[in-house]
Amino acid sequence: MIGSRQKGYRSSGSPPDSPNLEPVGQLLKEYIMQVQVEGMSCGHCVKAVTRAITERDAAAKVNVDLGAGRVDVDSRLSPAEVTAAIADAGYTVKGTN
Ligand SMILES: [Cu+2]
Repeated sequence: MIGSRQKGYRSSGSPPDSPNLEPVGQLLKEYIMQVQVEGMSCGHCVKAVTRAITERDAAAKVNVDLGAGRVDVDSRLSPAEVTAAIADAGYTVKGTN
């Protein structure tokens, strides 16, 4: 009979999917940026800056070029979040692009 199907889940079987799942589109959103950073001088600095970013996004890809004073970041963090992470680690962000 028409209209007999009802919305909602049945009393038996598994519970409905979690309504809190993130849309796939958000998972794919990434920022690729280059950050000019002042004050990095050795491997310790490389680790400190890398950790500051990966603490906020464990999946971030971070590449530090000490000679150029540049950090390449590929992550879902916004430029403002990356800048804040590097500043929190004790370094000065000169600019981003
Ligand atoms: Cu250092």
